[in-house]
Amino acid sequence: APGPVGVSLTTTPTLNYCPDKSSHLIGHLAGLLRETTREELIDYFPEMDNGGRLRPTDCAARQRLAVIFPYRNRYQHLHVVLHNLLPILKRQQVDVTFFVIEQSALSTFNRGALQNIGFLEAQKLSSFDCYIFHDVDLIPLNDNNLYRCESNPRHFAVALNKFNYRLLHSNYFGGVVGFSREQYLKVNGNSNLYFGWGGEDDDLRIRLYNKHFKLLRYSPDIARYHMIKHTRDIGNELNPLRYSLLKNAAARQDIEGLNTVKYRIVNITFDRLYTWITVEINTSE
Ligand code: BGN
Repeated sequence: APGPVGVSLTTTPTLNYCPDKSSHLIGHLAGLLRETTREELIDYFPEMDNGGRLRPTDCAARQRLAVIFPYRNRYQHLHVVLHNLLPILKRQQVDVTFFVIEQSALSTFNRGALQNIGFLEAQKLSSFDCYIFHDVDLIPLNDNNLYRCESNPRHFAVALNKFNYRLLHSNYFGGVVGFSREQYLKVNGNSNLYFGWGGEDDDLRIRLYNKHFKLLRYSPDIARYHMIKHTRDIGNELNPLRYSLLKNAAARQDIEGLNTVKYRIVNITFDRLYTWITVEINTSE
């Protein structure tokens, strides 16, 4: 137990667990859309540990969270999103570590494989309880959208400006989603077969239902995001195979996914804001 105020202790005092719901939450947010830099963010959040870990100082979080950004060539967006996420997660009293999983140049973007790689690499570095896979262009607009894991996987990005702040359709599972470690293992992660835009998120939702999970969502008022406008990325063209791949998503689930992803680490950098991992996805199979 902590000693009396003013008495210096030789051992670190044990912190109490953080409350179930933080008292610092403020609800609706306008969103910080202006450009910012890595240096500016380091100045604003000097309490971050190398590798991109932010945690409450006055209580012990019940979960360790890894936020994983599948990434390529979106340096400005990444920092705008972090500029929004850092104060929100600080108010939520989350113990979070950010991972940027960058697919090296040339090959077609593969968001699902990058999420699998993020999960595996984060797990090698520390023991996380909760994994949130986060698009690099989505800004949360309400801090009651709690970044944590529960009894079932959660869809965080329910209401996007792009879709007039309404759920696109009841099966939509894109943008920002969260799994406990056990849940992600149970669904065997994402499929690695979706190169280019579209379908991989639908495949993941089929996997989740196929393992009898339900999908958690806060109301559109809370699970609200601003998507930063951008043109289609080079190297992420519409995937024409997505419809045929989706047809046997459930049948492939156990034989292809987290347990089969092939990649090579090109670089790992422990930056103040994030652990940045550059990878080459291996397609020769
Ligand atoms: C869907 C895409 C998703 C994407 C959403 C929102 C497909 C597969 C064929 C139905 N799915 O249509 O991947 O997240 O739009 O943009 O294209």
